[in-house]
Amino acid sequence: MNLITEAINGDRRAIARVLSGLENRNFSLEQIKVNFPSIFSNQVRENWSSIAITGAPGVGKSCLIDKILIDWSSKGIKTALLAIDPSSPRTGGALLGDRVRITAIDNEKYKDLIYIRSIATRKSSGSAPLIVSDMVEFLSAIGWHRVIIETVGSGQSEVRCAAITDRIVVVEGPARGDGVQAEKAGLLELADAVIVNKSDISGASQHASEIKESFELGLGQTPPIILTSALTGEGIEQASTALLELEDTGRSKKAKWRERLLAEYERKILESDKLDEILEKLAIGSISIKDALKLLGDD
Ligand SMILES: Nc1nc2c(ncn2[C@@H]2O[C@H](COP(=O)(O)OP(=O)(O)O)[C@@H](O)[C@H]2O)c(=O)[nH]1
Ligand SMILES: [Mg+2]
Repeated sequence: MNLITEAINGDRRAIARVLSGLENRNFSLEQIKVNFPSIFSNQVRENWSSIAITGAPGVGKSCLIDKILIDWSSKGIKTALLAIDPSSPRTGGALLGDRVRITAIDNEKYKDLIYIRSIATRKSSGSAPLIVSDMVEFLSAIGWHRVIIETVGSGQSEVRCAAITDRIVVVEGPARGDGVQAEKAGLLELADAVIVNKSDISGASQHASEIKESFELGLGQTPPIILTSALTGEGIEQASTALLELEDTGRSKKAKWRERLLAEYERKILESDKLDEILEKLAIGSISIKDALKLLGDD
């Protein structure tokens, strides 16, 4: 538990080791809460503490986050970034690419205000969304004002990683001529704001209009839609200020709670002591799925 004290005091290596401990389920957030209740009760809540920046690979999330980190640190805001990579091992290409893109941390002026960690979800044992949720809660408790989760917006686990945060921002690129697909609409339904990046390329404002239209045609109340270019800096200041002040419209509340409930249920199954035994019984046919659910529900 010395480790936790060191992390609370801001030691980066200790923070990294606590996060790894949570990731590998060597200990639980509950244990930390029992031993250090005061850090969890003294939190000064901003209007939000965690935000997901989500969208397809290549739309420019990392480049945007880099610019946002610079803006927020210049305002004295301590921000942690958890970059979720569903596929690559920790040393793999995508993560290396991200490290190159996040330049804010190399700036002596800002480095104490920024913490970056990548999570290779394929390697994690247990349920990725809940691991991320525990990490966010811990980082907030030890004084990181805002936690950004970077995640690709496709795949159930990734959507759930976004749904555990207080706010969700969906990043899009310029129009590719296919409008707003059904799969994308599901993610947009969760968005508290939409950023259409690469405004320096033609088709970006057209895509922003398409998105606006699809909200008006049934996705519900239109959230802020902001055009940016992480390349030229256009719209960046507006976006980073808007995100800091982003209100909870309540529009996506039910959809988020649905994902959180499913994630919690998944954790209950994955972390049950009885899971192995239940799977064995299912495999030899001695119990039914219904029995299995009953057994899992007993804890
Ligand atoms: N033209 C243009 N390219 C951009 C912009 N933002 C990012 N890129 C490029 O898009 C590619 C993917 O960016 P990255 O931030 O890694 O995307 P991510 O996968 O969403 O994190 C990189 O080659 C960037 O240089 C932008 O605003 N305009
Ligand atoms: Mg990225």
